[in-house]
Amino acid sequence: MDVAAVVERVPAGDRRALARVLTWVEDGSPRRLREVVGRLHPLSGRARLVGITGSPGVGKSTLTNALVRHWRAAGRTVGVLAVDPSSPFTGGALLGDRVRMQEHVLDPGVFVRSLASRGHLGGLSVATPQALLVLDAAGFDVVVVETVGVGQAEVEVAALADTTVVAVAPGMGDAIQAAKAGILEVADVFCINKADREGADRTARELRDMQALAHGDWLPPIQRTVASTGEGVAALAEAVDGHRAWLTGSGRLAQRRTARALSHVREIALEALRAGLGDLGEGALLDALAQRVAARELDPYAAADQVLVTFGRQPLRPSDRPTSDRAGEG
Ligand SMILES: Nc1nc2c(ncn2[C@@H]2O[C@H](COP(=O)(O)OP(=O)(O)OP(=O)(O)O)[C@@H](O)[C@H]2O)c(=O)[nH]1
Ligand SMILES: [Mg+2]
Repeated sequence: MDVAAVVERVPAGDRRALARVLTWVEDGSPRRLREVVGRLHPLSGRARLVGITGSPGVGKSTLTNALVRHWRAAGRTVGVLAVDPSSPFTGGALLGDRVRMQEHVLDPGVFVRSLASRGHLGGLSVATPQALLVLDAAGFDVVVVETVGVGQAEVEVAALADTTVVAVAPGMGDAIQAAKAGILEVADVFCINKADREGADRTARELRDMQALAHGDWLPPIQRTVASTGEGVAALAEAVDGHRAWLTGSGRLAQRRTARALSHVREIALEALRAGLGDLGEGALLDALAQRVAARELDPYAAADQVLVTFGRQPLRPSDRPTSDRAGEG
């Protein structure tokens, strides 16, 4: 398989090549990933990355679909990545997404892809930034990543976007749920979807109360939508653009992208370290060390030192050790 030849066709808009490269990203073979990212990274950084997150069923996919329609009417091309954190259980939802996005399948300006984290060593944290990078390099004006906001991993994925829309729906204390999951804190724009339902005013009040949690000098606007009819979607898109303009004007876009690059590099490095330690875990050294630790012949920090030294790295500095250990050293 000539990776280079396939990757080369991605920026030219070859959809089959794009689909294939995204499958490679999902499979996560480190050698191939490295080549994909090495070739496409210089071409990325132009797309607007928009995250859409929120509780299951809040209407994220319907909202994405409506936003895609809006952006297409404005002449922008859109790539969509639907990240599915627990694919064995939500196969139905993915099928539903495909049906919802059906209206765009024949549009060469739209590309929709679901990304399952199943089987991937680093899970969402490694595959998603790479997939976003690929879609970005493919030349889409806007790249949307839809994630179910149910836990820390999803919050991190939401933080991959330039602008994150947190969607809630009236009733069921959805805003409070979102607050508990920590997803309100990543919101740049709030969307109260299903605003056709009773309780939208109350949800708006709850959100306003929680706006205090928002980061610093940007007050996330609260936008009501009925994604299924398209009501409020133009205003939501405007709010997304407004946030983007603020990011650029305030210099925050560069800051955000540097922070993202940092976590991306760290993820890759940690993944490599973990993979190395994984090899060690199969071997005799770790077993032998574990037996000695269990027998109280060695403390766990001293054992970890031996692991690190075996990998040609510095042993833990005394300051990394618990205070009780250090007291014993003096
Ligand atoms: N009444 C009403 N129903 C809506 C609205 N938006 C979406 N729905 C419906 O809500 C259901 C869930 O919508 P989805 O778009 O699949 O929600 P989701 O958040 O993507 O769901 P998951 O990806 O499974 O977490 C569907 O039956 C939609 O038709 C809305 O504004 N009002
Ligand atoms: Mg969905």
